[in-house]
Amino acid sequence: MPTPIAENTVPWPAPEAARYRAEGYWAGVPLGTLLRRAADRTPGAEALVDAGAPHGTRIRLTHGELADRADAAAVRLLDLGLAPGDRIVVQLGNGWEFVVLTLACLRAGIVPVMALPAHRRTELRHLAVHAEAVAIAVPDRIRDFDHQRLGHRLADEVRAATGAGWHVLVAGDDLAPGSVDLRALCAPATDPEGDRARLDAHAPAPGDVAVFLLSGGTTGLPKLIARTHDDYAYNARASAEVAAVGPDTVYLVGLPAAHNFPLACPGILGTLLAGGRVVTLPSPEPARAFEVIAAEGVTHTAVVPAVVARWLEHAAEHGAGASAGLRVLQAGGARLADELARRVRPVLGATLQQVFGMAEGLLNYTRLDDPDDVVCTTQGRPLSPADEVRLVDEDDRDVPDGTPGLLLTRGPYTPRGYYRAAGQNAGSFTADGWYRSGDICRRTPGGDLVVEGRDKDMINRGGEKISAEEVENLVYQRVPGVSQAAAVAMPDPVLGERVCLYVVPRPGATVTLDEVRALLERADIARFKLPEHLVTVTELTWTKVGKIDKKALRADIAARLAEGAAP
Ligand code: OOB
Repeated sequence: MPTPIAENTVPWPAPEAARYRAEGYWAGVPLGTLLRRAADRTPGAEALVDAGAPHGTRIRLTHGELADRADAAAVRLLDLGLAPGDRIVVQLGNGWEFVVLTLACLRAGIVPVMALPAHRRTELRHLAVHAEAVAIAVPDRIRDFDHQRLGHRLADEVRAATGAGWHVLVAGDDLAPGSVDLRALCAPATDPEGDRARLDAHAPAPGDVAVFLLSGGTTGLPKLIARTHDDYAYNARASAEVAAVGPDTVYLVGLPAAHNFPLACPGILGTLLAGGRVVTLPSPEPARAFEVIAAEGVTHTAVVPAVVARWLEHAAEHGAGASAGLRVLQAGGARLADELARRVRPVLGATLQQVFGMAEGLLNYTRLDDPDDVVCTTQGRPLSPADEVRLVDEDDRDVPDGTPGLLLTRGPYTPRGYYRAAGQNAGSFTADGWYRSGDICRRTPGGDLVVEGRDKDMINRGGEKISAEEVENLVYQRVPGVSQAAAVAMPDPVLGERVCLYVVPRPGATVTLDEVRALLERADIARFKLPEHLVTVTELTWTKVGKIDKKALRADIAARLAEGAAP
């Protein structure tokens, strides 16, 4: 039996929880019920379009159909033997099955662990073990990768280790023996009223965990962030408001749907709660995205800065006519250059909304009626009047406005600790519950935040976060010729940053980038974590307190690149 989730979470202190309830931030209604009620308001309106398929063949569901399918899938999961509180690792591409399964989990109180399609055996096994999951949901394949086989391999490993029953749910046409057919599980309801009654009678409590998000990661493997029904519903609802998402919104999901940004900021959940329509697309590649924006009348979408750059380029070459209906382009996940920001309205015709958020909670948005200068040069201000933000120096003393400081935060949708990580929580949260984001920000006189840098050992590759420690650990485990290793961010014109690896080889050894990549690939990890540049040195740079001086190494690689030693 998996450990009850509550045993490993850090609850909000009672006085804060009472305040968040009293002031209406927490609605006291589980997210699945809120979504069901929203669907009941406009059952005939279109809710979901899977634009991964060619135009005439796209799956389209109304709010009523989507909610009924989610209810039916929830009941089928329970009939399969899953229980409320059980965890399921979800690794699905952007498509209708992701949405139905996620809503089904929310209705049944089964908790999805939001893995990325890019994750491989090492990450998935870690998530499965750490969350004590009882199932995994995968596509049969994405491009040439066999996710189904990986799912079964993982199931075999977990069964052997724990003796527990384990389910592999597969979305696809090509099902292996032993796979549960996820499309059948998400098929239309046969007894919608019966399903609904059964689920309403056993709805999760609003304070229960609704989803597990993955931390951007500064430690070995991703930490889990337990987001409750109350907090995540507020996150999605308030985000919908600040992005002007309503019943006439058509929201395009192009980033991996498992990320907090496209999932709930306002993303899929915020759009559905507001009665709008969600359109899924496997990737934000501009040619397809523009086609779909035009064909489906997309009004809102969320992208990372690297995608903003590609869209601007594409529009400059091919004209922006196709994106004409786009009203709001949200950009976040990494710092958007002011120059790119300024081109969004003239080139794409959409209002830019900068989003500086984190899976741990706090979201900052520029407001849609902010002056251009604020929209183009800041990352916005906190979403909620109840968000608390401090900018502090290294001794946790507040810095004056205008001075860069480390961002600490608490609030109604920022949990007080990672899941099952007491040791790490001591470093990542202060004694009185402030989350240490590791971001260095400055506050403008207008109260907006500007992200100036960070004080955390992470590489932000086009919005995908990579833990330097994880890469270094793998290098030490896998690359015999390495005596010392340091992974640092190197500046990149397209992705913002990429992974650069500094190595000190063992005496007599030579280490090459190709060798490192080949050896790390065997570790079965997401490919975006592989180093893309290698610098061999005779010694690393150290700080006075005996830590590797990453700041100096980052400056070193930036200088080398500027001198033309481009990778
Ligand atoms: C989003 O969430 P995560 O958890 O993948 O990464 C959070 C980190 C932040 O701590 C910060 O370092 C960086 O990503 N970041 C930004 C940024 N947005 C996120 N840095 C500079 N400018 C921005 N606009 O990335 C995320 C979650 C929800 C909404 C949007 C992004």
